[in-house]
Amino acid sequence: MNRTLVICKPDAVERGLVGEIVARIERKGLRIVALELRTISAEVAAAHYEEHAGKPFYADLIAFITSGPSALLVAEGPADAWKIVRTMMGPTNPAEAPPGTIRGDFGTVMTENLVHGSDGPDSAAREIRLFFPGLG
Ligand code: 3AN
Repeated sequence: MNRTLVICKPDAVERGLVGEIVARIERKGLRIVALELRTISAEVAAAHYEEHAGKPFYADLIAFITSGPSALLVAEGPADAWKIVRTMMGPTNPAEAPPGTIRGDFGTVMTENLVHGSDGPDSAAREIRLFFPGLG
């Protein structure tokens, strides 16, 4: 899978960081093949985060991701696009994210951590189908 799904979450849109995040992805050398500003529905959020159902932070996670518009995009590279984006994002916990990563440079809290990137080839394929069902 040479494509991956990226979500600039509602906090990134609210803070005006979409351009910064998209610019980093483009400068890295990945190509944007889909891009849309959209408020994620509760149904799509539940499907997207099904692995977290039942966890203590689940309700907050769904409330947050559906709280306002997100910038959804699909990035394409020669190989391992998902891994490239994950490395650029930094770890989930911004306190552990090194400078130079998106979360390391702009994030301070775990729940509002600016970006999502698919965590493997299978989830990339699943998430791209979920958010961009018409993408060829
Ligand atoms: P990532 O976003 O780095 O792929 P996941 O998929 O494990 O991380 O978690 C999805 C989202 O759930 C995270 N971005 C974060 O907002 C939230 N989350 C994950 N783990 C926790 C936690 N222990 N406490 C609070 N929120 C969490």
